[in-house]
Amino acid sequence: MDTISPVTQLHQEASAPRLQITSAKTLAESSNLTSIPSHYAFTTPTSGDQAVHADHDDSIPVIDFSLLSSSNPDQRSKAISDLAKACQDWGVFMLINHGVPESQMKGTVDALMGFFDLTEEDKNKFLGKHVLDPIIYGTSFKASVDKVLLWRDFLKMMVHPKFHCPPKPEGLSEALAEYTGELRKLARELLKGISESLGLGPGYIDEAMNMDSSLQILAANLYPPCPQPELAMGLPSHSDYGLLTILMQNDIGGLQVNHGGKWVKVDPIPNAFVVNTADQLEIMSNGKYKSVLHRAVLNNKTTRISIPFSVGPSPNTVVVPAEQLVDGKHNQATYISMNYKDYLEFKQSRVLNKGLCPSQVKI
Ligand SMILES: O=C(O)CCC(=O)C(=O)O
Repeated sequence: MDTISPVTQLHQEASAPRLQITSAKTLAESSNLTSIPSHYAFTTPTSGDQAVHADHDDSIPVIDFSLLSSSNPDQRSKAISDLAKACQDWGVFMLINHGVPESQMKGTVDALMGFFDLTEEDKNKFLGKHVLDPIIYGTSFKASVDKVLLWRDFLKMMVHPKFHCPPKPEGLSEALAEYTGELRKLARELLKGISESLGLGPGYIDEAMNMDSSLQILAANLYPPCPQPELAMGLPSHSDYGLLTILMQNDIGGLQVNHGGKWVKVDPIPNAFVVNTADQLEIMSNGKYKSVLHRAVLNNKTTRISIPFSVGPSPNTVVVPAEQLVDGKHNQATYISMNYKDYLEFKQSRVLNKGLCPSQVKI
Protein backbone atom coordinates (compact mmCIF):
# COMPACT_ATOMS: atom_id res chain seq x y z
CA MET A 1 0.00 0.00 0.00
CA ASP A 2 1.10 3.56 -0.72
CA THR A 3 2.33 5.67 2.14
CA ILE A 4 -0.38 8.13 3.08
CA SER A 5 0.83 11.43 4.39
CA PRO A 6 -1.30 13.16 7.00
CA VAL A 7 -3.03 16.44 6.29
CA THR A 8 -4.57 16.94 9.69
CA GLN A 9 -6.11 15.11 12.62
CA LEU A 10 -9.73 14.09 12.76
CA HIS A 11 -11.59 15.53 15.74
CA GLN A 12 -11.94 12.78 18.33
CA GLU A 13 -11.81 11.88 22.02
CA ALA A 14 -8.36 12.29 23.58
CA SER A 15 -8.33 8.61 24.57
CA ALA A 16 -9.18 7.31 21.10
CA PRO A 17 -6.38 6.16 18.78
CA ARG A 18 -5.35 9.05 16.54
CA LEU A 19 -6.84 8.75 13.11
CA GLN A 20 -4.91 10.51 10.38
CA ILE A 21 -6.74 12.36 7.65
CA THR A 22 -5.15 12.27 4.24
CA SER A 23 -5.84 14.53 1.32
CA ALA A 24 -8.56 13.20 -0.99
CA LYS A 25 -5.97 13.17 -3.80
CA THR A 26 -3.53 10.98 -1.86
CA LEU A 27 -6.34 8.68 -0.86
CA ALA A 28 -7.65 8.40 -4.43
CA GLU A 29 -4.16 7.61 -5.67
CA SER A 30 -3.51 4.91 -3.10
CA SER A 31 -3.42 1.50 -4.75
CA ASN A 32 -6.28 -1.00 -4.49
CA LEU A 33 -8.82 1.54 -3.36
CA THR A 34 -12.16 0.01 -4.27
CA SER A 35 -14.33 1.54 -1.57
CA ILE A 36 -14.26 4.72 0.48
CA PRO A 37 -13.21 4.76 4.15
CA SER A 38 -16.29 4.84 6.38
CA HIS A 39 -15.67 8.43 7.53
CA TYR A 40 -16.39 9.61 3.94
CA ALA A 41 -19.73 7.80 3.68
CA PHE A 42 -22.97 9.70 4.18
CA THR A 43 -25.89 7.72 5.56
CA THR A 44 -28.21 8.69 2.72
CA PRO A 45 -27.16 8.49 -0.94
CA THR A 46 -25.51 11.71 -2.08
CA SER A 47 -25.35 11.03 -5.75
CA GLY A 48 -26.78 13.23 -8.39
CA ASP A 49 -29.25 10.53 -9.38
CA GLN A 50 -32.14 12.61 -8.14
CA ALA A 51 -30.76 15.56 -10.12
CA VAL A 52 -32.22 16.48 -13.48
CA HIS A 53 -30.83 18.06 -16.61
CA ALA A 54 -32.33 21.47 -17.25
CA ASP A 55 -35.09 20.92 -19.76
CA HIS A 56 -35.29 22.73 -23.01
CA ASP A 57 -38.05 25.11 -22.03
CA ASP A 58 -36.60 26.03 -18.69
CA SER A 59 -32.84 25.79 -18.94
CA ILE A 60 -30.05 27.61 -17.12
CA PRO A 61 -29.93 31.11 -18.63
CA VAL A 62 -27.04 32.13 -20.86
CA ILE A 63 -25.88 35.75 -20.74
CA ASP A 64 -23.81 37.13 -23.59
CA PHE A 65 -21.36 39.55 -21.98
CA SER A 66 -20.58 41.24 -25.30
CA LEU A 67 -24.19 42.48 -25.44
CA LEU A 68 -24.03 43.72 -21.87
CA SER A 69 -21.06 45.89 -22.75
CA SER A 70 -22.49 46.86 -26.16
CA SER A 71 -22.68 50.50 -27.24
CA ASN A 72 -26.02 49.73 -28.91
CA PRO A 73 -28.63 50.83 -26.30
CA ASP A 74 -31.25 48.29 -27.47
CA GLN A 75 -28.83 45.40 -27.18
CA ARG A 76 -27.66 46.57 -23.78
CA SER A 77 -31.15 47.04 -22.39
CA LYS A 78 -32.18 43.56 -23.62
CA ALA A 79 -29.06 42.13 -21.94
CA ILE A 80 -29.94 43.95 -18.68
CA SER A 81 -33.47 42.57 -18.69
CA ASP A 82 -32.11 39.04 -19.40
CA LEU A 83 -29.74 39.51 -16.48
CA ALA A 84 -32.60 40.58 -14.19
CA LYS A 85 -34.58 37.48 -15.17
CA ALA A 86 -31.59 35.16 -14.70
CA CYS A 87 -30.81 36.56 -11.24
CA GLN A 88 -34.42 36.54 -10.12
CA ASP A 89 -35.59 33.21 -11.54
CA TRP A 90 -32.42 31.13 -11.19
CA GLY A 91 -29.62 32.89 -9.26
CA VAL A 92 -27.23 31.34 -11.75
CA PHE A 93 -26.28 31.83 -15.40
CA MET A 94 -23.66 30.80 -17.93
CA LEU A 95 -21.56 33.74 -19.12
CA ILE A 96 -20.33 33.58 -22.72
CA ASN A 97 -18.31 35.98 -24.89
CA HIS A 98 -16.73 37.39 -21.74
CA GLY A 99 -13.42 38.29 -23.36
CA VAL A 100 -11.13 36.35 -21.00
CA PRO A 101 -8.70 34.57 -23.37
CA GLU A 102 -9.05 30.80 -23.55
CA SER A 103 -5.28 30.40 -23.14
CA GLN A 104 -5.43 32.34 -19.87
CA MET A 105 -8.27 30.16 -18.56
CA LYS A 106 -6.40 26.99 -19.47
CA GLY A 107 -3.14 28.34 -18.01
CA THR A 108 -4.93 29.01 -14.72
CA VAL A 109 -6.43 25.50 -14.56
CA ASP A 110 -3.03 23.93 -15.32
CA ALA A 111 -1.18 26.09 -12.79
CA LEU A 112 -3.68 25.23 -10.03
CA MET A 113 -3.57 21.52 -10.92
CA GLY A 114 0.19 21.92 -10.48
CA PHE A 115 -0.31 23.15 -6.93
CA PHE A 116 -2.18 19.96 -5.98
CA ASP A 117 0.68 17.93 -7.50
CA LEU A 118 3.18 19.41 -5.01
CA THR A 119 4.31 17.26 -2.08
CA GLU A 120 2.06 17.19 0.99
CA GLU A 121 4.91 18.86 2.85
CA ASP A 122 4.84 21.84 0.48
CA LYS A 123 1.04 22.08 0.52
CA ASN A 124 0.77 21.64 4.28
CA LYS A 125 2.67 24.91 4.79
CA PHE A 126 -0.70 26.52 4.07
CA LEU A 127 -2.91 24.49 6.38
CA GLY A 128 -5.18 27.29 7.54
CA LYS A 129 -7.02 27.83 10.74
CA HIS A 130 -9.09 30.92 10.18
CA VAL A 131 -11.39 32.00 7.35
CA LEU A 132 -9.46 35.25 7.01
CA ASP A 133 -6.03 33.61 6.70
CA PRO A 134 -4.68 34.87 3.36
CA ILE A 135 -3.84 31.39 1.98
CA ILE A 136 -5.51 28.17 3.12
CA TYR A 137 -4.94 24.63 1.89
CA GLY A 138 -7.04 21.82 3.26
CA THR A 139 -9.26 18.85 2.66
CA SER A 140 -13.01 18.38 3.26
CA PHE A 141 -14.54 21.61 4.69
CA LYS A 142 -13.20 21.85 8.23
CA ALA A 143 -11.49 18.48 8.46
CA SER A 144 -10.75 18.78 12.19
CA VAL A 145 -14.45 18.96 13.09
CA ASP A 146 -16.39 17.53 10.10
CA LYS A 147 -18.34 14.44 11.16
CA VAL A 148 -18.23 13.04 7.63
CA LEU A 149 -15.34 14.11 5.43
CA LEU A 150 -15.84 15.56 1.97
CA TRP A 151 -13.97 14.07 -1.00
CA ARG A 152 -12.36 17.35 -1.88
CA ASP A 153 -9.05 19.16 -1.42
CA PHE A 154 -8.95 22.91 -1.71
CA LEU A 155 -6.74 25.97 -1.89
CA LYS A 156 -8.09 29.43 -1.09
CA MET A 157 -6.33 32.72 -1.53
CA MET A 158 -7.25 36.30 -0.88
CA VAL A 159 -6.37 38.04 -4.11
CA HIS A 160 -7.76 41.53 -3.48
CA PRO A 161 -7.34 44.18 -2.03
CA LYS A 162 -3.95 42.50 -1.49
CA PHE A 163 -2.79 39.64 -3.71
CA HIS A 164 -1.65 36.44 -1.98
CA CYS A 165 -0.51 33.23 -3.63
CA PRO A 166 1.74 30.27 -2.72
CA PRO A 167 5.24 30.62 -4.24
CA LYS A 168 5.08 27.11 -5.80
CA PRO A 169 4.67 25.79 -8.40
CA GLU A 170 6.65 28.11 -10.60
CA GLY A 171 4.38 30.32 -12.69
CA LEU A 172 1.32 29.99 -10.42
CA SER A 173 1.56 33.49 -9.02
CA GLU A 174 1.93 35.12 -12.46
CA ALA A 175 -0.96 33.08 -13.91
CA LEU A 176 -3.27 33.95 -11.02
CA ALA A 177 -2.33 37.63 -10.92
CA GLU A 178 -3.27 37.95 -14.60
CA TYR A 179 -6.40 35.82 -14.38
CA THR A 180 -7.80 37.51 -11.28
CA GLY A 181 -7.05 40.92 -12.81
CA GLU A 182 -9.26 39.98 -15.79
CA LEU A 183 -12.00 38.62 -13.54
CA ARG A 184 -11.95 41.75 -11.40
CA LYS A 185 -12.78 43.88 -14.47
CA LEU A 186 -15.44 41.41 -15.58
CA ALA A 187 -17.05 41.32 -12.13
CA ARG A 188 -17.23 45.10 -11.94
CA GLU A 189 -18.98 45.28 -15.32
CA LEU A 190 -21.39 42.52 -14.33
CA LEU A 191 -22.20 44.31 -11.08
CA LYS A 192 -22.91 47.50 -13.06
CA GLY A 193 -25.42 45.56 -15.14
CA ILE A 194 -26.93 43.92 -12.05
CA SER A 195 -27.19 47.28 -10.32
CA GLU A 196 -29.05 48.65 -13.32
CA SER A 197 -31.24 45.56 -13.49
CA LEU A 198 -32.40 46.35 -9.94
CA GLY A 199 -33.33 49.88 -11.05
CA LEU A 200 -30.51 51.36 -8.99
CA GLY A 201 -28.36 52.94 -11.68
CA PRO A 202 -25.09 51.40 -12.89
CA GLY A 203 -22.79 52.81 -10.18
CA TYR A 204 -24.88 52.05 -7.10
CA ILE A 205 -23.42 48.65 -6.11
CA ASP A 206 -19.88 49.74 -6.92
CA GLU A 207 -20.14 52.69 -4.57
CA ALA A 208 -22.26 51.16 -1.80
CA MET A 209 -20.04 48.04 -1.62
CA ASN A 210 -16.76 49.99 -1.80
CA MET A 211 -15.58 47.89 -4.71
CA ASP A 212 -12.21 49.65 -4.93
CA SER A 213 -11.24 47.57 -1.91
CA SER A 214 -13.55 44.64 -2.66
CA LEU A 215 -12.58 41.40 -0.87
CA GLN A 216 -11.94 38.81 -3.56
CA ILE A 217 -11.11 35.20 -2.86
CA LEU A 218 -9.96 32.72 -5.48
CA ALA A 219 -10.35 29.05 -4.61
CA ALA A 220 -9.61 25.78 -6.34
CA ASN A 221 -11.55 22.63 -5.46
CA LEU A 222 -10.01 19.33 -6.51
CA TYR A 223 -12.37 16.35 -6.64
CA PRO A 224 -10.37 13.21 -7.51
CA PRO A 225 -12.19 10.16 -8.89
CA CYS A 226 -14.09 8.50 -6.06
CA PRO A 227 -14.74 4.73 -6.03
CA GLN A 228 -18.22 5.22 -4.52
CA PRO A 229 -19.45 8.61 -5.71
CA GLU A 230 -23.01 7.79 -4.68
CA LEU A 231 -21.97 7.61 -1.01
CA ALA A 232 -19.47 10.47 -0.75
CA MET A 233 -19.86 14.18 -1.41
CA GLY A 234 -17.73 16.88 -2.98
CA LEU A 235 -19.50 19.85 -1.39
CA PRO A 236 -22.98 19.66 0.16
CA SER A 237 -25.70 22.22 -0.45
CA HIS A 238 -24.64 25.74 0.50
CA SER A 239 -24.85 29.35 -0.58
CA ASP A 240 -21.82 31.60 -1.18
CA TYR A 241 -20.93 34.51 1.06
CA GLY A 242 -20.09 37.35 -1.34
CA LEU A 243 -22.03 39.31 -3.93
CA LEU A 244 -21.27 37.08 -6.92
CA THR A 245 -19.20 34.00 -7.64
CA ILE A 246 -17.63 33.51 -11.08
CA LEU A 247 -16.70 29.85 -11.51
CA MET A 248 -14.45 28.18 -14.05
CA GLN A 249 -14.25 24.38 -14.26
CA ASN A 250 -12.56 21.78 -16.41
CA ASP A 251 -15.02 20.08 -18.73
CA ILE A 252 -16.17 17.56 -16.10
CA GLY A 253 -19.67 18.10 -14.73
CA GLY A 254 -20.49 17.90 -11.02
CA LEU A 255 -22.01 21.25 -10.10
CA GLN A 256 -25.77 21.26 -9.37
CA VAL A 257 -28.01 24.17 -8.47
CA ASN A 258 -31.27 24.15 -6.63
CA HIS A 259 -34.08 25.47 -8.80
CA GLY A 260 -37.71 25.31 -7.71
CA GLY A 261 -36.81 22.69 -5.09
CA LYS A 262 -35.07 20.37 -7.62
CA TRP A 263 -31.38 19.74 -8.17
CA VAL A 264 -30.42 20.72 -11.70
CA LYS A 265 -27.12 19.64 -13.31
CA VAL A 266 -24.99 22.48 -14.62
CA ASP A 267 -23.48 20.94 -17.75
CA PRO A 268 -20.23 22.74 -18.55
CA ILE A 269 -20.18 24.88 -21.74
CA PRO A 270 -16.61 25.12 -23.12
CA ASN A 271 -14.96 28.43 -22.14
CA ALA A 272 -18.07 29.75 -20.39
CA PHE A 273 -18.11 30.84 -16.76
CA VAL A 274 -20.86 29.85 -14.34
CA VAL A 275 -21.94 32.94 -12.38
CA ASN A 276 -24.08 32.67 -9.27
CA THR A 277 -25.69 35.23 -7.00
CA ALA A 278 -24.51 35.14 -3.40
CA ASP A 279 -25.54 36.19 0.10
CA GLN A 280 -24.56 39.89 0.05
CA LEU A 281 -26.50 40.43 -3.17
CA GLU A 282 -29.57 38.87 -1.59
CA ILE A 283 -29.23 41.21 1.39
CA MET A 284 -28.57 44.40 -0.60
CA SER A 285 -31.43 43.60 -3.03
CA ASN A 286 -33.70 43.00 -0.01
CA GLY A 287 -34.37 39.46 -1.19
CA LYS A 288 -35.22 40.26 -4.81
CA TYR A 289 -32.22 38.23 -5.99
CA LYS A 290 -31.82 35.12 -3.81
CA SER A 291 -28.46 33.56 -3.02
CA VAL A 292 -28.71 30.24 -4.86
CA LEU A 293 -28.10 26.91 -3.13
CA HIS A 294 -25.67 24.66 -4.96
CA ARG A 295 -23.54 21.56 -4.37
CA ALA A 296 -20.83 19.47 -6.05
CA VAL A 297 -21.20 15.73 -6.64
CA LEU A 298 -18.47 13.25 -7.60
CA ASN A 299 -17.65 10.75 -10.31
CA ASN A 300 -15.51 7.61 -10.35
CA LYS A 301 -13.52 8.29 -13.54
CA THR A 302 -11.93 11.70 -13.85
CA THR A 303 -10.53 14.42 -11.62
CA ARG A 304 -12.71 17.49 -11.62
CA ILE A 305 -11.38 20.94 -10.73
CA SER A 306 -13.56 23.97 -10.11
CA ILE A 307 -12.14 27.45 -9.60
CA PRO A 308 -14.60 29.86 -7.98
CA PHE A 309 -13.75 33.56 -7.75
CA SER A 310 -15.77 35.19 -4.99
CA VAL A 311 -16.39 38.92 -5.32
CA GLY A 312 -17.52 40.64 -2.15
CA PRO A 313 -17.85 44.11 -0.70
CA SER A 314 -14.84 45.57 1.09
CA PRO A 315 -14.36 43.80 4.44
CA ASN A 316 -15.62 46.73 6.51
CA THR A 317 -18.70 47.49 4.44
CA VAL A 318 -21.92 47.21 6.40
CA VAL A 319 -24.30 45.63 3.90
CA VAL A 320 -27.89 46.80 4.09
CA PRO A 321 -30.85 46.57 1.70
CA ALA A 322 -30.65 49.43 -0.85
CA GLU A 323 -32.82 52.33 0.26
CA GLN A 324 -34.53 52.55 -3.14
CA LEU A 325 -35.74 48.96 -2.79
CA VAL A 326 -37.28 49.58 0.59
CA ASP A 327 -40.24 51.66 1.67
CA GLY A 328 -42.12 51.87 4.92
CA LYS A 329 -45.08 49.84 3.62
CA HIS A 330 -44.97 46.87 1.23
CA ASN A 331 -41.20 46.58 0.90
CA GLN A 332 -39.80 46.87 4.38
CA ALA A 333 -36.12 46.02 4.94
CA THR A 334 -36.10 42.33 5.77
CA TYR A 335 -32.43 41.77 6.62
CA ILE A 336 -30.35 43.02 9.50
CA SER A 337 -27.17 44.86 8.63
CA MET A 338 -23.83 43.24 9.24
CA ASN A 339 -20.28 44.13 8.42
CA TYR A 340 -19.02 41.76 5.68
CA LYS A 341 -16.00 40.58 7.67
CA ASP A 342 -18.22 39.62 10.64
CA TYR A 343 -20.63 37.86 8.29
CA LEU A 344 -17.77 35.79 6.84
CA GLU A 345 -16.48 34.79 10.26
CA PHE A 346 -19.95 33.93 11.48
CA LYS A 347 -20.80 31.90 8.37
CA GLN A 348 -17.53 29.98 8.46
CA SER A 349 -18.00 29.09 12.11
CA ARG A 350 -20.99 26.94 11.18
CA VAL A 351 -21.39 23.51 9.62
CA LEU A 352 -21.29 23.93 5.81
CA ASN A 353 -24.72 22.58 4.87
CA LYS A 354 -26.26 24.28 7.89
CA GLY A 355 -24.27 27.43 7.19
CA LEU A 356 -25.57 30.90 7.55
CA CYS A 357 -27.99 31.85 4.82
CA PRO A 358 -29.28 35.37 4.36
CA SER A 359 -32.67 34.13 5.58
CA GLN A 360 -31.08 33.75 9.00
CA VAL A 361 -30.20 37.41 9.15
CA LYS A 362 -33.78 38.31 8.30
CA ILE A 363 -35.54 40.68 10.62
O1 LIG B 1 -17.20 22.63 -7.44
C1 LIG B 1 -18.16 23.32 -7.74
O2 LIG B 1 -18.64 23.33 -8.85
C2 LIG B 1 -18.81 24.19 -6.69
C3 LIG B 1 -17.80 24.90 -5.83
C4 LIG B 1 -18.47 25.67 -4.71
O3 LIG B 1 -19.67 25.69 -4.59
C5 LIG B 1 -17.66 26.38 -3.72
O4 LIG B 1 -16.41 26.35 -3.79
O5 LIG B 1 -18.27 27.02 -2.83
